[in-house]
Amino acid sequence: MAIEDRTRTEIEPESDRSVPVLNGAEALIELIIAQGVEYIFLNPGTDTAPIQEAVVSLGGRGRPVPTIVTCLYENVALAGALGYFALTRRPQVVVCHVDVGTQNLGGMLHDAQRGHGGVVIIAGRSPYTFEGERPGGRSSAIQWQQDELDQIGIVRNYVKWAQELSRVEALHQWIPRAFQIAASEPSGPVYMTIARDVLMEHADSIRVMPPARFRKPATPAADPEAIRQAAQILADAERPIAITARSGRHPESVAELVKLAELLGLPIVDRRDVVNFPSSHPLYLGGNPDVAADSVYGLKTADAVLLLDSDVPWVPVMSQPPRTSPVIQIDQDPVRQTYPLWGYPVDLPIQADTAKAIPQLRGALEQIATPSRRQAWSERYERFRASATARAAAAAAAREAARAKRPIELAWLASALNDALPEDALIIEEAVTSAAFFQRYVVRDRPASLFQSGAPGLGFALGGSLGAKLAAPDRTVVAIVGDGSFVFGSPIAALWGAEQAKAPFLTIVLNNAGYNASKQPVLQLFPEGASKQADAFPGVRHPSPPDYAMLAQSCHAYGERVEDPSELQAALRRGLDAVRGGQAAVLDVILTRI
Ligand SMILES: Cc1ncc(C[n+]2csc(CCOP(=O)(O)OP(=O)(O)O)c2C)c(N)n1
Ligand SMILES: [Mg+2]
Repeated sequence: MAIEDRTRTEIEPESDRSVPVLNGAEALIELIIAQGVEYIFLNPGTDTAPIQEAVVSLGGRGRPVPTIVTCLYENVALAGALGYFALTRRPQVVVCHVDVGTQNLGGMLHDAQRGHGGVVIIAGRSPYTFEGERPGGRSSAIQWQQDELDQIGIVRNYVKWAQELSRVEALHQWIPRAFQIAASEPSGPVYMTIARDVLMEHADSIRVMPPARFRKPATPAADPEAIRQAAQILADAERPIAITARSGRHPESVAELVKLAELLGLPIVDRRDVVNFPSSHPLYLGGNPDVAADSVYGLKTADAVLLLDSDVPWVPVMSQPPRTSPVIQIDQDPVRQTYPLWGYPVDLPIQADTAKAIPQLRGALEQIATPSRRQAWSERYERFRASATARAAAAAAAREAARAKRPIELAWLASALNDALPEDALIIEEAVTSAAFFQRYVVRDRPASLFQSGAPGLGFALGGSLGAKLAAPDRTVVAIVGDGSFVFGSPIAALWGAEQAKAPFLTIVLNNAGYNASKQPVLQLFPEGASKQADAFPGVRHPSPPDYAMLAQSCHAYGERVEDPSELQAALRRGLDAVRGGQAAVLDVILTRI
């Protein structure tokens, strides 16, 4: 039963516990254990030493302690926690070194914010004392240099909440609050600093308040009157369309969205931060709102638009609905409070949890489903079914045509993946300019069988896969990643870390020898410019890329370069076998160079 579903009487009243500890660091560990934390993704430094000691000391005394995941670069630590959260919705802990470790969290902090990843980050902070007043005071020159006027200021833009943990006496309040805020929807990162002399401060015991009394709040269902209006708008629309990015973060909402779509004959544009809708379904349009079943349906021609947890539903200069078409939005945060500009005209914004509001909307439609409306809805659905058959045939033809092409083509790679991946496979996608293709052609029908960072900071897939594997040890985890994104993901730290954490995953590198995504804007802005004329794209092409297979091997992973299309299936088998055997694997798939 979901926590939110419990009635008050089912909630066991618990009382506070007093847990013996030696110091502030042990108090911190006891408090995060009480929150159900399983992993600390750690990159340590001068000021985290008491935390490291506390884990060993408490563990030696028979206390449960989190498992430490050693991360050789901080962005892997944060991506790991985000990958874990994506599957479990349970924030884990990242511990990093003072200001510099915080800065190395880098783009993953942006992804945590924009991708709504719940995580609790704890950074060291220079000790307050330096003349021997307290244990743990400054003992190194760098502790003056590492002390900044506003360490929290580094992350302030990106976090939901931040706190300097300056007193052991308040830890029992701050820590549950940090987890509650990180997990409450819209979820996101929280950040805390703690000085070494606070971690070392003597304590006899710590008060642990029942976590059940600090759980994340139940999310709201939609206002019934607003839902009734939304149903009215959709019931009479001839060309409605829905756009979602993250409604499937609650996996149960996928089946509900299918029921709604099938009732109404409602095509679904799926931006695929997670699986929101089964990719084999006839009403699935992939991520592009204008690749509809035929020229009749699409965003440009829509006469009603339903937005479901969609941060950026369309890009106006590319495509937008007619100005006269009503837009309905169901979202946890309809006004997008943290976006300086948002600007999407919405006629009916409804603040609600889509997992609850989608069934409500279907219920409201059922109530006004006259026979003639039902007929119109099912005719529309039939039209999509017919065109889906044609699309499937076209995809099969494309796959056959690509089978023997060298360099390897994405259609063949997608097809080989569909054949090779086991039922339970979980894909972490960071395919950049190939993402739309994969969203369309790699079959992902099961809820929670694919996710991406949900934000443009690159470097998520490898650490994210490590964290996902820890969350789902029995599943086959596969990162599909651009060659640029592979490097942004700190592959040495991620692959070596995967071995240490016994969290092996398969990485497919889409190696087009560079940054296609950074070439396209040059061509877009200067279609006949000097770069195009000279075929020169500085900063974009990697004329002699590193040997990624060899890099993998150096991290004790399986590594193979795949150039021959006829070898692809066997290579995938070898990669998957390695992963099954407990070893991370990298297949460097050589595509057409950009
Ligand atoms: C941390 C970070 N740095 C830079 C960028 C800008 N950027 C966006 S896409 C891209 C290239 C990605 O290359 P690759 O993963 O190989 O995918 P491709 O574009 O070739 O499909 C870059 C550099 C970014 N989004 N994030
Ligand atoms: Mg590339």
